[in-house]
Amino acid sequence: MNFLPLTPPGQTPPRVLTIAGSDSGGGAGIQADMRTFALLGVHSMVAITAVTVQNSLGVKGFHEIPTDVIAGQIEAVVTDIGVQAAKTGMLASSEIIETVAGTWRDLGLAGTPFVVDPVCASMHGDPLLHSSALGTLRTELFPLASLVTPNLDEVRLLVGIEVVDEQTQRHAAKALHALGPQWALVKGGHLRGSAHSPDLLYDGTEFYEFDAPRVDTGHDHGAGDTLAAATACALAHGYSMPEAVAFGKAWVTECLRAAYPLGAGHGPVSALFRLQA
Ligand code: PXL
Repeated sequence: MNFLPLTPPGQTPPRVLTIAGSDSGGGAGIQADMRTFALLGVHSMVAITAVTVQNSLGVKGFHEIPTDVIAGQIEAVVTDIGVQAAKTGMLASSEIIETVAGTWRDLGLAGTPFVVDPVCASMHGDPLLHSSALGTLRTELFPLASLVTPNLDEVRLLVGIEVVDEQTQRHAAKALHALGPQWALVKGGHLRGSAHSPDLLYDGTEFYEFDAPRVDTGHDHGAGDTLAAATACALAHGYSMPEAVAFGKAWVTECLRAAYPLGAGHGPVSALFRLQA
């Protein structure tokens, strides 16, 4: 695959911010985001929203970071370092979503690429967002997003559509776009019985399809985070949205091929393949 342009040593690379939760097992969340950011050659910045207690077997619980500390992290890095793109992951609660949306607006970041990955649960089904916060995600954060990247479970929760084929995927993309993001990506990775993983991107006018062969691995922890993180990096480099999503898809496909077992449960997708010569 083609990678993103690298910045010469000693020069400041594009700066990308992740607003997300910590995964103590190191597979998903900010750990996955920062691994992708680093291996794509961008500078990583973080605003931690919650600290999860988890390993390869599941999420045992989480602690939410106070909202003033979340807003403070975003403001501190944006006002000093500057940000070429940002992404969100686990946001846990309505209050945290309101804080992130309010801070984004207050800092005048409307023109900055903003990828909203509406994380609702872990791959084990453990909740990472209080169900009462779904409405806040739809009404407060989606209208600010350049791109939203739900998987099929999140599509069902957010717009009540069961995606089973191309037609329902298009229907879902339209319903998500109607909530206000500039672009909606309906990821097909969870489409059952398919040898492919077709993702559908929509901007209110045109559909763009991104297909990849399904990588059959039981180790796909962090796949959604990694796709959104790589897409944000490409946007930080000035790629158009279809180009950035194509790049994110190619990156996560390679990370899925390189996924490894870890602990007694599910292992993570791996960006470490990038270190092979
Ligand atoms: O992959 C979604 C995700 C995001 N953020 C955190 C997570 C997970 C999945 O477990 O733990 C912190």
